[in-house]
Amino acid sequence: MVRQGLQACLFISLILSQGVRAQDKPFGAIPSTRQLAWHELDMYVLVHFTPTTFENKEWGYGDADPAIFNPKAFDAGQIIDAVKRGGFRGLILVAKHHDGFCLWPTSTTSYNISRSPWRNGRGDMVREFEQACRKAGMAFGVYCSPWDRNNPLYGTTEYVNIYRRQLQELYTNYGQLFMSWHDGANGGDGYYGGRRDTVRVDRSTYYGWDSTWAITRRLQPMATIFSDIGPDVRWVGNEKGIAAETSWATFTPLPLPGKTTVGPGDLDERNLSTGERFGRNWTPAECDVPLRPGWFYHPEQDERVKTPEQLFDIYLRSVGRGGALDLGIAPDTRGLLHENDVKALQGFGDLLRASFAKDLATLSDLGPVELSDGDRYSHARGEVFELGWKEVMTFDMVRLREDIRMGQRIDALVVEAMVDGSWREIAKATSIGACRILVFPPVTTRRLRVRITGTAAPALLSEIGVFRKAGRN
Ligand code: FUL
Repeated sequence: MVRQGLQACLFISLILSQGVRAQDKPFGAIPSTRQLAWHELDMYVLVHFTPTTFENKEWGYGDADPAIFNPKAFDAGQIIDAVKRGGFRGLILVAKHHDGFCLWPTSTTSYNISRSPWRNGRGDMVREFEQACRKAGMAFGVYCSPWDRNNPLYGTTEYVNIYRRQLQELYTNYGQLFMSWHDGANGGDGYYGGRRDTVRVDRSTYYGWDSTWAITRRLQPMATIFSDIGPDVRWVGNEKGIAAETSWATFTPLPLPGKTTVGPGDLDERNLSTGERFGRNWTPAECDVPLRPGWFYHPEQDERVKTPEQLFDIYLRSVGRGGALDLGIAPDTRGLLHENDVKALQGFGDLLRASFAKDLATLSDLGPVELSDGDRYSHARGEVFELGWKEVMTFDMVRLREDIRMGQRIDALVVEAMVDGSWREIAKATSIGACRILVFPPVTTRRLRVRITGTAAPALLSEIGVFRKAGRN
């Protein structure tokens, strides 16, 4: 009897799961496994630290003497500890910036760390950062600038091979990378081995990006490739860390007028911030912004570090709009993060934790469990989702997520609260994707509902989170 019952249950659940599968087909462009892992990171940092730091410049010309790079108190652990307290889950190291100086003992150029007095010329800064990241449980990635203002061969085919070999070294010697970051600033004036020249390249074709990125795929299959155009993660089109209010993860890169090709630094930037509804590729936005005004450390900017409140606002307009926040941090000439930066990161992390620790939706006795189980991929199907509480709740933020494995399906939605016996609109939005945080003046209510008002396929919502920002009256 029991056995028959069990069999019947099994049969019914099989029909149900098959039914769900047949009914809910992925819609449009969908994320790859490596992109899903990237979405889950939400926030990471980008570290700029080369001889340029010691010159107090933003762009090294490529002529700095390697002897100036001597951060006597360098401690990757101090930097990563501060980053972790800020709530960041990954770190990208600028292993080579435009000045061409390699922070690892590369075989591709003598302009590298082995020529600096740091660790008596036997150091490997990429390794030190990588190991400190692994120890702290943080993801690690690299930025190797395609533009090289030191290399005499820049502009020739030989240089492209050198650049590819640099990537190969980085891809093979430092474990699994979560991202390979490729910059759009390419070509211009520089030292170029003493020629002090201007070298212009066709940014779309010179690097042979398809072949270069094939190396990334072969050696680091889980690394997302970032550039202005993607393919995995696109630039948001500004260095303020802010995505457009409606920012689709789907995107089709636009060539400049009169051109047919696109490449990093060579595209029409019009749709970078917004993405495109029904865009060809799943290429969500990375919102990059430095913690200070510049990407590199400058002592005169010590008092201009962004405050925790400013960072929180940026978080809402980047992560809260379906993108990721990539925050630039800059060690000083000691090789440490300045005390003001450490304080700002700690304050930001505290603010985030205090604001998002308590999800009031988990106290609701209405609504599907899939919406507040903390699983980004369990979902509920429907058009109207309601939460209810025995006691009144006061909140000012709602976080929504779609099950993005199934594509970005929802066009628009309205959030309503029951106030004085009727539903009152408190927020609305177009686009959800991986994460959408809606902010509004505090509302006190016992009932909340989310109404999907436009959808391109059955809506599969995976989260409704309800929060109150810490420190707000
Ligand atoms: C830009 C570069 O030119 C800046 O120096 C910095 O590295 C930033 C993150 O990307 O395009």
